[in-house]
Amino acid sequence: MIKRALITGITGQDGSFLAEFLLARGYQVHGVVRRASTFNTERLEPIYRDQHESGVGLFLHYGDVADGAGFRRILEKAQPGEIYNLAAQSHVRVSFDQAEYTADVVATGTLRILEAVRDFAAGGKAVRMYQAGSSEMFGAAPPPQNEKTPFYPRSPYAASKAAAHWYAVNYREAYGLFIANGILFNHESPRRGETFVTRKITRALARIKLGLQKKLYLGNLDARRDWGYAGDYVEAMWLMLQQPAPDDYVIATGESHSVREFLDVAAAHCGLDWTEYVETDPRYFRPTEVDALLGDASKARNRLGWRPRVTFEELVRMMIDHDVELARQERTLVAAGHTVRQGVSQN
Ligand code: NDP
Ligand code: GDR
Repeated sequence: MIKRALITGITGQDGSFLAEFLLARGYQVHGVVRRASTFNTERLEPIYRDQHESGVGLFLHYGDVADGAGFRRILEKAQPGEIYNLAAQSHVRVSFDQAEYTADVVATGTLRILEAVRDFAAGGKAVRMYQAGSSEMFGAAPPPQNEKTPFYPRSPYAASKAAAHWYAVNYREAYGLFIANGILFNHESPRRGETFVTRKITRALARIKLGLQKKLYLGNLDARRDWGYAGDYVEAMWLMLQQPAPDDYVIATGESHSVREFLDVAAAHCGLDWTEYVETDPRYFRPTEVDALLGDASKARNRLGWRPRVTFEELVRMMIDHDVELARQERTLVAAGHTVRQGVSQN
């Protein structure tokens, strides 16, 4: 029988990697896509095929985690055996500006999905669910952090993720549902959103190197993060749903670096001295910062057999190489007299 998976947040960084991972394992993949006034499916383009062709494995459904009834209907259509809830307003800084909205999508959105899954499972459907939790839930708890570390969230985003985590634990215990919480530390890739610090840095340094940009404005350079590669982390999500019993797992590399160290490695790979180009802009500071995250993923290593493959240096180089190629394309177009869309960002 064909395995079917449903992914919310399929258009995001992780959703696109997970969809590829599952398609490669023979799954039929269903994804929830928000209606937008412009295309928001760029990351899915390499795997998307017209639904009229034969042998199509990827199906997209309009939906939003703010719309529980619509999601319940998607479950009926897709009939998934595995559900991955990745949808989120996932930007920590933005969550301070849009606190209620973030709570509605990240916390209550998860509750809506759990309610729909509870109803779907009550009809006799065997279904397993993955909930995308975050190391941000640990917040101010001192490193290293593992599954036993108490949460101390430091943003509306983190508090909402902690609520979602406990909703998921409660639905597992109350209704006997198979729900696994992943507590994933930062993971990046060339597909990372352009306003997260890693991608912001690699994109800017690449453009500076090719003469397309002069300065890079950043916030707190002393924050430390445990940065891994997104392609490795989606495998951990899948592994959690293949276990005999549901549980919660920290996924991390066990290595921590400051933003400054990220700049060092990225700039060295570009042959630049970043101190000549980087300036501080207080708008990028957060009202409450998470200073140091360092994950202890020994439970995932022992129980899931999971370990990261891509090192920090390889990750940074991969992102720089990708963004240098994009900057080259941009420069070629500009030299030929074309206008290139840059995107507009406040963060
Ligand atoms: P992205 O921001 O790249 O993707 C978020 C996805 O959620 C996008 O597909 C987005 O759609 C979708 N989305 C946002 N709001 C809604 C909504 N109201 N209804 C339905 N879909 C919505 O995040 P990542 O891929 O990086 O992260 C995936 C998940 O993992 C998120 O929940 C994130 O909070 C969590 N996480 C991420 C970590 C990381 O380091 N990347 C670490 C720990 C947790 P659209 O494309 O239309 O905006
Ligand atoms: P984070 O990622 O908040 O850890 O959340 P982000 O890349 O936004 O910030 C990491 C650290 O860098 C500092 N920083 C800046 N950050 C941004 N975005 N822009 C800047 O200009 C800048 N300058 C310095 C930040 O202050 C912070 O300390 C990510 C998201 O993917 C979440 O959804 C996820 O849950 C966590 O990772 C784990």
